[in-house]
Amino acid sequence: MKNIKKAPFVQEMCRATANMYRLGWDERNGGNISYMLDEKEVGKYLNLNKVIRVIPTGFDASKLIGKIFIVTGTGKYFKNVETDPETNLGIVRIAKDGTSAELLWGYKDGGKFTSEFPAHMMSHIARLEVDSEHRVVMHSHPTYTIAMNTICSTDEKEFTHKLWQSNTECIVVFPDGVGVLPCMVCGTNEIGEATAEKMKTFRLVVWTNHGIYGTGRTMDEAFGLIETVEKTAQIYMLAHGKVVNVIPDEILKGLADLWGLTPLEGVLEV
Ligand code: 2HA
Ligand code: ZN
Repeated sequence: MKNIKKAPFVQEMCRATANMYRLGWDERNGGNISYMLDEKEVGKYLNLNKVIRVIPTGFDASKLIGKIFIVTGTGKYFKNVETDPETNLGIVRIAKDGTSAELLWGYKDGGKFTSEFPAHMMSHIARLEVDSEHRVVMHSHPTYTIAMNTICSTDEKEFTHKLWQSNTECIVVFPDGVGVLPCMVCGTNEIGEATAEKMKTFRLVVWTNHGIYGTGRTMDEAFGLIETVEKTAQIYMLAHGKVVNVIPDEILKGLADLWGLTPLEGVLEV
């Protein structure tokens, strides 16, 4: 068996959480990541027949039975993942009953997966239905994104338009736009279901007064989506009240045409 701490997927989790912490996006135990792994790849590092514990999930994830995920732990700090991945991360497999998860590695102190596990698993189900190569769900509390959401309407087309208008990268990086949920109680199946509903069409979903979800085929894609929103939200907040130039809709359409992209319908008026 190879050393699991050297596994590329563990290293990727360590690097992502460390970066996010240092960017100031994930204070204390804020934020969580789940990453669907390839069974054969995990099998090089772990005996897949050895289940450490079975952890109930409290919801039905039948569509993910047998799928393996590496997931940040509940109450754990992103800042600490890099130095102690085995305590702060866990590798779980959705069990045959669809409502529990088999721990294969990690959560060494008796812990379990993030409180946002329902939102993560339900989002994986939704994204896999539109993209079979989808792998990563990432949740974070980036400061400027939350600030911008605090002063903007929760209308997702309006919010998307404001981002697109503030930075030419945006329409190219997320032509599909940003979904926005109203303020809800987090850590519940209800917010999980609402998030997954948005994930049918969006790779990015803002949780009002809380943070953002990004998804992707790779860690870089999920991270890059959130990073682009956060950078642009920073521009928006720095310029707010002093704006002279916003990107006109004709230019946004020109960018979409240039890159062969279909922008979220109902945002541009050209
Ligand atoms: O786990 O980010 O949404 C901490 C959170 C909850
Ligand atoms: Zn959160």
